[in-house]
Amino acid sequence: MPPFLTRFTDDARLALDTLTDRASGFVNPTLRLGVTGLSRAGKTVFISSLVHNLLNGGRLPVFEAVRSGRVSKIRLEPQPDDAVPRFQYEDHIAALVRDRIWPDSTRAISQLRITLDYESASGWNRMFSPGRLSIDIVDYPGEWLLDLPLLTQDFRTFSEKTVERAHTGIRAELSTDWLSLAASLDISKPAVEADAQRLAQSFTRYLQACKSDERSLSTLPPGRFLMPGDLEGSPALTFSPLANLPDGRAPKGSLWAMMERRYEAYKTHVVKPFFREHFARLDRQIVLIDALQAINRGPESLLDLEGALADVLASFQPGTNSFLSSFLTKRIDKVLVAATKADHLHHESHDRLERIAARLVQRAIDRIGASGAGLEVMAIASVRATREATVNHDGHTLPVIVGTPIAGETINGETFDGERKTAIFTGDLPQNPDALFQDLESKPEESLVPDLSFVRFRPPHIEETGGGLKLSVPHIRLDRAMQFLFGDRLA
Ligand SMILES: Nc1nc2c(ncn2[C@@H]2O[C@H](COP(=O)(O)OP(=O)(O)OP(=O)(O)O)[C@@H](O)[C@H]2O)c(=O)[nH]1
Ligand SMILES: [Mg+2]
Repeated sequence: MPPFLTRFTDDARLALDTLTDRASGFVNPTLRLGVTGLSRAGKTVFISSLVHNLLNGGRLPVFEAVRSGRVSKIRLEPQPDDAVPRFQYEDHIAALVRDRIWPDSTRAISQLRITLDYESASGWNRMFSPGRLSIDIVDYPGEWLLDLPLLTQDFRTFSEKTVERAHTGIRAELSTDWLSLAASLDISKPAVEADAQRLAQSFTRYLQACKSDERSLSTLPPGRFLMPGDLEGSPALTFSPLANLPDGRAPKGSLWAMMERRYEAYKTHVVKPFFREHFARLDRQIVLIDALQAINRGPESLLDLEGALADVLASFQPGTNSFLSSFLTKRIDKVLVAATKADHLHHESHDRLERIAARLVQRAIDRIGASGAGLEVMAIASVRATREATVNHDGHTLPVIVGTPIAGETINGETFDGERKTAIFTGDLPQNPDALFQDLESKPEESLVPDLSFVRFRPPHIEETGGGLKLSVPHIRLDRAMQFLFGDRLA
């Protein structure tokens, strides 16, 4: 089928979808909330806590509709998309609240709908009928987000970019096996399946090494190589970027031609449907960023995170003449950039964390422009795993946080057992975020990056009421996030 025809049918289908959305919107207005974030950013925890706090009367003083008592009923409802699995809310909450363990990495897509009945604040609107708003939320593996930038790259560009990146910084060490294997194969000779498999495996190992906890690098497409979902072992995943490029077109049937075809198949059959079905129809978006993990790993990790975010956010830019923009029929009118896991810091440092998050997305926003969308940056914790305290140390009062480090976490050589609570002084984030970004160029002895220590905590112990009911999950500024993301739709 000629490409324009594919485009045409794709567009037509999407136009129809939006039309149905709109038509059904008369009966029951819906809001599709995009929870965007790279792997481990905190999407699953955010969705679980948001829903738990709404369903269980959480402390939400800044969420006006709930505070003022205008919301009469909140419930989960069957989701609109029958072909997508349901978000396992009950399992995630049981793990968090009862067992005090965090959810596993998400391996597949899922969806949840929560519906709020409310009374409008305006006497005029109240005359018609009570209001109802359904919020649809999708959860997916963060790795898959890294695929969106591929939609605008052909195989040659993808290869060039990936190989160039593989020569920089710590990646140069991690990529030697894969790059030398790629260089040893004659790309213009007829393709052999065994070579394709060896190459794909070696490339995958390189991506896994970059992703490991010690490295925490972010720019690692294609996403399904790290989280294949149900595609493990399929030809669409058995390819690799190539190190040596042919001058013109490579012969038919050659290794290059085979890799190129599989890369294109990956885009067509994996990436495009994912984008079309889940991203193209969003109304609002929260972008979760785990800046602390990147800061913890050093400037290379932080700059890599900045680059990955810039690439991903550029995919949401409407109005450019790309594949993506042809799908973005709805304009996202509000974007919240949220630095997550703020409970790892004393609240005195939250402003600084916000500034770092703002700095992380600045380049992306300069490049794409905010396109009229309302944008806000805040530091939040979907689940607050710590409490604040102060300790006296050498005559100084230090602000500390108190929590239960996960079993196996260490501080200064001390290893925790997952039961014992401890007070931690994390150190101060720098006043000026640039310090964290400039450090790559400066010499180690001039480092402006303060000594910080972060550990991962277990989810908190949740108090019970006199009647034996668990209270809602504690959080930091989740209510402010709700107010920004959908408060106006309950006005
Ligand atoms: N202390 C604290 N830790 C958090 C919070 N949110 C997430 N975490 C930690 O971050 C980890 C990842 O959170 P998830 O919600 O699973 O992340 P995700 O974005 O769904 O990750 P993928 O499914 O891999 O894409 C959790 O296992 C927790 O250790 C938070 O609000 N506070
Ligand atoms: Mg998840």
